[in-house]
Amino acid sequence: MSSSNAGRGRNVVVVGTQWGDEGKGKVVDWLTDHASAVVRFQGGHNAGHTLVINGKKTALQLIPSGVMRTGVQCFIGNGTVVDPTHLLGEIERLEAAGLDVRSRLFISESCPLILPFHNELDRAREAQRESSGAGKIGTTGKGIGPAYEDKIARRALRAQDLKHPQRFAAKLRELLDLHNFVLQGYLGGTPLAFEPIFELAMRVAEQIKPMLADVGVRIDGVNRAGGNVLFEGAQGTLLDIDHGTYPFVTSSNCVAGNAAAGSGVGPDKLHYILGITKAYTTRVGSGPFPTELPMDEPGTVGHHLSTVGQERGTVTGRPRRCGWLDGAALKRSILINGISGLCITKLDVLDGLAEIKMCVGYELDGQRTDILPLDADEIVRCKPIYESFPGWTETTFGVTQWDALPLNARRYLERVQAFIGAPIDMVSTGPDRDHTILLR
Ligand code: 2SA
Ligand code: MG
Repeated sequence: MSSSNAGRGRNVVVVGTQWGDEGKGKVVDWLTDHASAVVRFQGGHNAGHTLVINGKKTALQLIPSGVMRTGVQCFIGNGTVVDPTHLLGEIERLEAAGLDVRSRLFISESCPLILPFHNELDRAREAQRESSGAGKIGTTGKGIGPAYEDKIARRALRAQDLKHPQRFAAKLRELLDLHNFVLQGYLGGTPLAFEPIFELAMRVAEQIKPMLADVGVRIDGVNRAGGNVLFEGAQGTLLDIDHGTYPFVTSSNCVAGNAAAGSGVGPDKLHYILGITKAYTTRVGSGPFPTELPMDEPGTVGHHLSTVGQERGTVTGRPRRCGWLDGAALKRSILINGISGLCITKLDVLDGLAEIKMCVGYELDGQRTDILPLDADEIVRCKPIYESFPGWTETTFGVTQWDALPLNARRYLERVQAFIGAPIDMVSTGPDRDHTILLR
């Protein structure tokens, strides 16, 4: 029987439509009430998904946000890059909080591993970009880019190699030779020794091996048993390696299509694509950002968004750059992801602003364009064209009914929906599970 005949489970893909940090973790956790499994399909522990449950904050990096619900299976798909030492640390932190993790966490054997030299390379490259004047990407320093480079160059050590110490050692020796050559000769760094890396890998292998699995087959099994599966995107569409503001991007495909390739299921299993959109825009790291606002002055909109929105990187603690909602950038995201519906998050952060703006296009070299250009140099030259809306003074924090939102908030969201051409199906009005408006 072909897998396209399988099961009745209905699957949802959750992706960020901006530059990450749209609030995907909260929405995934909320949707998990109706899911049997949650899958990560790209990125690694560069992601920071913050969940607030009964007022208690948990930040997840590599483990799917479904872990907070007992009984839900968690899958780390082949499209994800796995730092095994980090993963064990994250598992131990959750276990210390009383969660059972190992019995329901399944890691694809095909995941490329992030090993200590990847972090070294990541940081040395950033330092080199800075000193050469090319400018830093502003990576999280977690070794993500170098690990994906090894994957694409077909020389990566994969999770399955942990089962074969001799094979692991041989591949590691060869890889380390290459990277030490680059680290020492080209990046001016210190070479790394084989033994400590090998010993560490073999130590963590004992704990990782029981969790290795054939993830595609298992997801198919969940669907065949009638269970729903959630695919949890990390980062955001504008950080996608192909479709983002290259080279100021992450090294994976963050778009919905990769939920299939990055987990080992067919695209016919992606039934509904939920785009998560923050009611304004943030970006952490370098790269063009047309609607960016200055944030330093108290009393300015930028300062309001940054402080009220508590916009700091979950992983690195870096302040996130803030600006107005960019409808023209969203148009591209909706196109690329095939968005079925949107969830607008952090609406409450706009409470109290006298005026609210949305970018509806740009002036680029004297011409008007209504969609984000593909070339980062062109994006730098884009001057946003705004539509302006009256704000509201009432609080929207924690509101659970559409009709209970202030009229001006509803008008703003209705205009956003009409402009970008995708329905708003959910609104999140606060970090807790219950702070949610469901529209259909
Ligand atoms: P990398 O480390 O190679 O993936 O960095 C490349 C670019 O991708 C951006 N990036 C992110 N942007 C937003 N959120 C991310 N996760 C953390 C968070 C980030 C943090 O949730 O706040 O704590 O700083 C994330 N991960 C990668 C990164 O900023 C670079 O622009
Ligand atoms: Mg984040």
